[in-house]
Amino acid sequence: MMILKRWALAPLDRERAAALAQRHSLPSYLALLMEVRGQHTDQQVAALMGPGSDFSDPFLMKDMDKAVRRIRRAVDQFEPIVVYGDYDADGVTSTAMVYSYLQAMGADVTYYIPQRAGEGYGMNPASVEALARRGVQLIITVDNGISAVEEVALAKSLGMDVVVTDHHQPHEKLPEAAAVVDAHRPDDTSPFKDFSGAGVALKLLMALEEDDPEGVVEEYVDLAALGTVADVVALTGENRTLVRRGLRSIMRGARLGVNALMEDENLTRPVTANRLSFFAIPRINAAGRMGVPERAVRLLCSEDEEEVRELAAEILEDNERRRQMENTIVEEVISAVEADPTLQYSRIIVVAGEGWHPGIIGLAAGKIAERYGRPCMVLSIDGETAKGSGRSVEGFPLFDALCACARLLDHFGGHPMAAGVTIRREFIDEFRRTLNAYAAAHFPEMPAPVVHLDARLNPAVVSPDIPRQLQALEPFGAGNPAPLFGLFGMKIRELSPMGGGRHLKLSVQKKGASVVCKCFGTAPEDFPFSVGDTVDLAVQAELNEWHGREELNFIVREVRLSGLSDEECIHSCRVYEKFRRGEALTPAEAETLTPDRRELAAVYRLLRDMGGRWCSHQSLLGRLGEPGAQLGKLAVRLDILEERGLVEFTLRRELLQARVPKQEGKVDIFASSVLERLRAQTARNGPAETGRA
Ligand SMILES: [Mn+2]
Repeated sequence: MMILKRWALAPLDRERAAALAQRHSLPSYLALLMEVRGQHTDQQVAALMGPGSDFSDPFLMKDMDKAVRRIRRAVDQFEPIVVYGDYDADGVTSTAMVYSYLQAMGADVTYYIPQRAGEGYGMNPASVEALARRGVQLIITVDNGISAVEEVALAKSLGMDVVVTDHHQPHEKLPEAAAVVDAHRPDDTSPFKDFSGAGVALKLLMALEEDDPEGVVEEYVDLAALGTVADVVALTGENRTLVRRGLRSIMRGARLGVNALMEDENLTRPVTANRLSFFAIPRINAAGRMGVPERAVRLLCSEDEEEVRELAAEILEDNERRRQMENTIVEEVISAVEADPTLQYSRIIVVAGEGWHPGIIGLAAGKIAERYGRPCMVLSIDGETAKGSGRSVEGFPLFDALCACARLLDHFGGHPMAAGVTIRREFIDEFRRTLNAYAAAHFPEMPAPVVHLDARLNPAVVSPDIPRQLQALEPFGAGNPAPLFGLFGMKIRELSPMGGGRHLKLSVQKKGASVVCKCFGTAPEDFPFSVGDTVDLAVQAELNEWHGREELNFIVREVRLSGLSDEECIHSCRVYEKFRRGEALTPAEAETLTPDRRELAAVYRLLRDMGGRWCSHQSLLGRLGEPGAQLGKLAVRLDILEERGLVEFTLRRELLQARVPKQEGKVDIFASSVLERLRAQTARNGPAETGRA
């Protein structure tokens, strides 16, 4: 498979960056980054460099006053209260915050989290009726409720009041609740709109504690930060303040449950938003995916060390099971895709299977979309229906594509980058066709994933000052990604294993300047390039402590053959995919894929001389000395050699291995049916091409 990304380097105005540095006395790399990211007004600089803006007054949110009055009354009169949450990490942390706060107030409070499988997200009539039977008098929703118009009406008819707190977009009609707190209400004039559910929950607690909001922030900001990072809302404005404070609180280690979730992490190193995403958040989510979100709520609320140990051990097990199930689904999807060229070369990969855990298919779809560089939907069939989850590629609006398939779907929802569906089993094939037809109509050429580079690095002048200066921009995450740098034209000097062979260390060099980079999660034998290849690297710079000394680390995020013309190569790959799907090519397209005798002979000789070493398509181009050449045509060349029995290939991940059998007698390479089909399309409509055959 040839996965190709477009590398986009942000334009840099050096003079403006220098002027910015001078005006605000900023160190040079920091000023450069801020200039590149358009953060150059006095206000923006002050917001980034200052102590962090304060939280705005929670009562600026519409209905917050009503929410506070209703909740206070319930606490005072000891009315049974339920916090109605959600099973993902944002919903779980929101639930834990409001529940433990009310409990500390001495309220009669419990919480309810719907089951991911069976009930699904948000309120439902059955759960509302069950809560009424339990004698609940007040429901407080967190991270959900804004669209529960009917359920809120039902609750009211059963004698319960509802206070809605949510951060999702409202539909046309708001629920008729005692209070509806959601910054996206059209009549809400509060200054910040991008909170997660947990962010809104923190504002609610601040409002309830209006005499000492600082105390309640101090106590709950760690949980709010977890929910905020988990929900991938932009870490700007009040979210930036919230997460900065939350990270400090987590580093102090005040909450037993959070400490347990960060376990096997060295907490003396700075806890970053990124580390929350890698350690604590998948573990909280795993409990919800495995059907036991309460386990995570209990862990986050517990103050008993023994209980925390037990719950944390169970959650680590949930996460391990989640990881294994995810790997199994991913492997099964890959086998299905690679066994079927129409799937493998389709614009959108749609794969269905039985026995796949519906709580995991979204994670699997993300892995597949990343691997093939195109949108993917993974469906889990259960009896006559299937649940599906999809992930997209920047530039392809997945939700819009689903709208075009609405007649085939029982339910669907989502946004441009991720979406979910429910569908009858018998419609799955038609769904795959309709989705791909939508893509073909709107994207004759599918967008390729983009690598956004902030700046080019000169390997001769790299220094620990780079990450040290950029720490001012933390926390990194959604809306404020960790800076990504390009190291261009680097020759690979050495590839060596790290961490028992699971990771890779590579030394690269350019004009005598050497840089050592680390590539996590890639074993040396899976790396698509070899010693001697010249590559471009997209890296993040990190500072680590090593024997009491600060050490500069470059972490490899992307790699490509140096000098590759990515636009041209992506186009060439798309034409090749079109050819493999069996669609008609234009004569010009067929022409770009058609190799001549010299090109076929060159790749044949190269494969023979490589003696069965694993390599990638890009490294083959490099070795052919054709970095400007086209990947699609290279794939055709390999197909022809294979078809004519000149070379046999074994594939593994992005890599291929060639065996070149001894030839008895002469092989007529031009008798290839691949070549035949290409020639037919060149000749059919094109100018006189017959002379070439
Ligand atoms: Mn949420």
